[in-house]
Amino acid sequence: MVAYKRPIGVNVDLETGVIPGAKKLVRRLSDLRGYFLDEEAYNELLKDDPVVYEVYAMEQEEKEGDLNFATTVLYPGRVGKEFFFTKGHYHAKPNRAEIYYGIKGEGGMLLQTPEGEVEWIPMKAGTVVYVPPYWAHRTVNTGDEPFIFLAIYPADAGHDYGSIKERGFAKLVIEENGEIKLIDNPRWKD
Ligand code: M6P
Ligand code: ZN
Repeated sequence: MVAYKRPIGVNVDLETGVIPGAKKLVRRLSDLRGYFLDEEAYNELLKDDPVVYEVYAMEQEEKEGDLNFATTVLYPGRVGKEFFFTKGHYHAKPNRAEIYYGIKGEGGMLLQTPEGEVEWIPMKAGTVVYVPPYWAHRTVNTGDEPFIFLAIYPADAGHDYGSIKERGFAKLVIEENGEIKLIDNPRWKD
């Protein structure tokens, strides 16, 4: 006999990104030590230790076939020239895919294969991004208001932060002379 779970219907607050009843996770700048290139700018900003992003997650048991969903509220800001971003991860089960849907604000997603091939997909309200199996993914807020999006991912995908934490993505998303630019990450090596 199948033990049926109950269906869920919730309204995401499209202004704040809050999902009623979801588990809230807060990531402050201090949780992102070592992630940004400009250490001096990082240490300066650390005095205020701002919230970089919040996640509202509705997660199921880590079982094959089930789905999780979560909103992320990624605040505007920069560390030096680098825009605020989420940690970014591969999936612990690397062949698991994911869908993102833009709700508010402006930003984009950096994706990368284990070989270091990078893609940048700009996002705004209404943008759907398909994250294929095996691609690491990180979102970046390139605007001046909170960037809010929904993510839907297999319940058994899991998060693998290891290699991204160590050397980041091959590209950095920065602001220079008022422009959004992708530049090579000097800390990234094959
Ligand atoms: C999205 C999903 C979550 C993820 C969150 C924050 O909501 O992909 O699985 O946890 O973004 O990203 P990260 O875990 O890389 O900090
Ligand atoms: Zn993911």
